[in-house]
Amino acid sequence: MTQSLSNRQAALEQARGLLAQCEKIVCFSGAGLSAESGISTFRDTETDALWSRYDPTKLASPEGFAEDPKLVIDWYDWRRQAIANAEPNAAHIALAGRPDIIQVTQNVDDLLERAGCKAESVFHLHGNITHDRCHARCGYQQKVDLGSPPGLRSCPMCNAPLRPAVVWFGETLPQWAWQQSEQHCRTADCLLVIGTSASVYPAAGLIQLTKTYGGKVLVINTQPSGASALADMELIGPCGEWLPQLLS
Ligand code: BV8
Repeated sequence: MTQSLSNRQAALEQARGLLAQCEKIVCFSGAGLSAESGISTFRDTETDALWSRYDPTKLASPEGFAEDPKLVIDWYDWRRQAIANAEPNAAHIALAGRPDIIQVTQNVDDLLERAGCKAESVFHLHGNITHDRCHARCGYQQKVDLGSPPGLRSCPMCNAPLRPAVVWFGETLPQWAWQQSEQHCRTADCLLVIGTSASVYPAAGLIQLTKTYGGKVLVINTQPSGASALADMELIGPCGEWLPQLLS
């Protein structure tokens, strides 16, 4: 359900007014940010029948990898090819047009960087799909060609399996990205919460952190989410439509 034109305009003006009072703006994003690039989200019902019978939270886990390493790697390589064939959408481009905004993302794709965001202002809380790393954490990691991903293989240094350099359920978040994200969300005047169900922790806890330290929360989502209760303002609809108008 999208708002009628007049109250969309009023909502946009109100949201722009809120941002105008904010010095430091941080963007906390999830899979919905990349949805308009054709990248499946985690919890919307999958359009692609191939994977819709698998539970992503099972596939994105060490247990799932131990149980069927080839299935998990095939799933990631399917996602890698989708990302290679995707383009940054209007939301990524609007965010890249605002280098003052710090990007804290749960997404493992590189669409923010491909839209023009500087790597040093993008913090990937859940790692990235652009690299493989040693599952035994020997330190080996290697950039992969998303368009023709290498498939299941062993670490050339220690012979343990290689797996995408993402954070699986039950795995800890990368320390630097987490510490920097906490610091930025603690000091944010406004947290833009874009395209996330706010259902995965500790990442989703960053929204409450901003609130606790007196920051405002502006949510953009196509539907109510775990962030709605914490929102000072919520814009319902695709972020690819709202963000270009909001950030221009
Ligand atoms: C950890 C990477 C501990 C891989 C992912 C409390 C505290 C700490 C941990 C926990 C806790 N409670 C439970 C836990 C455990 C667990 C957890 O949170 N489980 C959940 C299911 C309850 N957390 C963990 O395991 C984390 N690790 O805590 O370690 C620890 C401590 C010490 C020692 C050892 C361990 C690790 C979590 C990371 C998991 N990895 N992904 C990969 O991507 O393959 S999470 C996965 O979910 C993705 O990263 C995804 O981004 C993330 C969140 O989902 P969303 O991004 O929000 O996507 P979703 O589909 O859910 O929603 C999309 C939204 O977009 C929707 O709302 C939709 O309406 C909206 N939308 C759609 N289209 C649009 C749109 N909005 C706007 N415009 C559109 N066009």
